[in-house]
Amino acid sequence: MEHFDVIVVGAGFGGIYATYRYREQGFNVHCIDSAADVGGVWYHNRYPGARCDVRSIDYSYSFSPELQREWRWSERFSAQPEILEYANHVVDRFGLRPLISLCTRMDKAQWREEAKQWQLETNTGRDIRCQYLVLATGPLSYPHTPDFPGLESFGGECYQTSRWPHEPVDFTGKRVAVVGTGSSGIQSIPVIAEQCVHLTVFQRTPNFSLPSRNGPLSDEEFEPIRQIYEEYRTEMRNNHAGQFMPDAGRSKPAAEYTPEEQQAVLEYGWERGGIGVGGAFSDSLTNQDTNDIIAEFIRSKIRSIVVDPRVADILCPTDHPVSTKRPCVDTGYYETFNRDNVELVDVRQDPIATITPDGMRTQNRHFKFDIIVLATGFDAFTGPMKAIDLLNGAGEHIMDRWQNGPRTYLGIMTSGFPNLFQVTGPGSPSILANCIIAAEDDVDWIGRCIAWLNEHGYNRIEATKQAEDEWVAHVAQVADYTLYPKANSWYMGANIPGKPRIFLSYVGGLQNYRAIAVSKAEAGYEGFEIA
Ligand code: N01
Repeated sequence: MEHFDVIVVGAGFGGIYATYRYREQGFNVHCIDSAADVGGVWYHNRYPGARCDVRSIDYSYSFSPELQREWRWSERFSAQPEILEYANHVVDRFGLRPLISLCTRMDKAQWREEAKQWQLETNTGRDIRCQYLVLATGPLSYPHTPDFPGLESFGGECYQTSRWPHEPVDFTGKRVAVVGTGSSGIQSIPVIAEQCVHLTVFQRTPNFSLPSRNGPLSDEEFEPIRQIYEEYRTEMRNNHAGQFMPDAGRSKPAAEYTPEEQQAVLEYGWERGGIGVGGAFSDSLTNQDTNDIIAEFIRSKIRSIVVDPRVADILCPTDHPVSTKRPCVDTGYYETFNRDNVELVDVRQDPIATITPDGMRTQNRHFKFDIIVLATGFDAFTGPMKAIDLLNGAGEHIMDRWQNGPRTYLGIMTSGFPNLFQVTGPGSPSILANCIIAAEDDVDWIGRCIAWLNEHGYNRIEATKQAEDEWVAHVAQVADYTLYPKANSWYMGANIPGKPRIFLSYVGGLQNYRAIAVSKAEAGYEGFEIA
């Protein structure tokens, strides 16, 4: 039997920092991950074109001034290999590798009330006990594979973007299908199109996608930030998205601009690149009329890029407001549909009926493929919980508590599950913000909480049912103030058949969330039962 103060599950960006931070605090900490190496989503999501859609100088750790001054990103939006290299660099630079057990999956965890500890079972047969269990399993880590009839009968190669093989996939001379047009599809489609003989894209819902304007990160751009990186980080932390937003606080409701000024604001955002256009006005996500202006602007851009008006029409989103599904950031996505070797199929008009040994049959047609790529997304937040036998002291599974949707207090703890913390859990800003900064905040909060418990001679903490109920209601109330609930998005759990429809993240902003979480801690962990 092995005993630790803290077990961290997941060696992605949240888990790596948690392992570092809790070791620095003097805890006996260990991290486990089922993958063969560190990096979390960036280990698994190695599909062609994978890169971050938040600028790399923002999407990187802020906890170490030395680290952020030493590391030099090569591009504005770095590609997956460089991000994975960075994760490995951090692990080695801070000597964390001995604290991480790879290829180790937590199959079961149960709270033992009499011992006040968690008991873990792993696929490797280890019997691990820990006082505090920290889940850094990631909001977007559990793949969603649609239940297409005949999928297992396909005789060609079939890949999922979220579980991409480590060996190169050769598309040369191949007829390829990509199913799904979320961020993963939109990033991979232009790259695959350049390599294969023919690509068919199966689109169910068109997405708003914005050009990244990616390119090499020049010294002129980076050096001034490197000089003041700490002040830059402070500014980043103090806005709702946890990233540098030069226009934050300066934008106004759309109605306060003339139509010409509105178009100029949107053109500026489009040319600058990244997700800025989606939030160009201060009421972009709360006022349908404002959102309609942005939506029409993006549709006009799609129509100006895509030569075939019929194809442009299929690519134009009309069924959800801008940014209520995660906006995509692309490199040449719409231009790809001008290629002779690319075809777009609208599966709302012609649904996928079955996968066949040599391809795919829709209601109206039969396609022959050598390779099928499923870019069909994730079971966000709850997927990893379903995969673990996560039981409280009474033997109740956490998913039984979450039958009507995930329930947390501050996104960090669930009542009935003592000493179990989540990093970027449901009900936290996580996926609506810069996830690395959000994870650092959560890890710090949890670290301070455990230190406080130790200092005061406590060994058990649990969210109260009342505090949890109030937080769940608050998260829903803030979301209802926005346009987000109008979309059938993974934010709403709508991409998974049968998943309860509730908004999964905290829309109130990273800086507000941090202020609330810290105030509860400073008030002696208000909303928690301490023993
Ligand atoms: O997944 P998605 P993703 N038949 O759920 C379609 C982050 N991320 O992996 O919209 C046909 O967005 C589905 O259709 P619909 C980012 O937060 C970040 O692309 O449900 N189609 C949709 O088009 C992102 O939001 C980066 O109607 C089916 C697609 O599959 C999140 O991860 C890169 C279907 C899934 O899109 C998820 O993105 C990549 C079916 N049965 C991802 N089932 C960065 O840049 C699903 N679809 C950092």
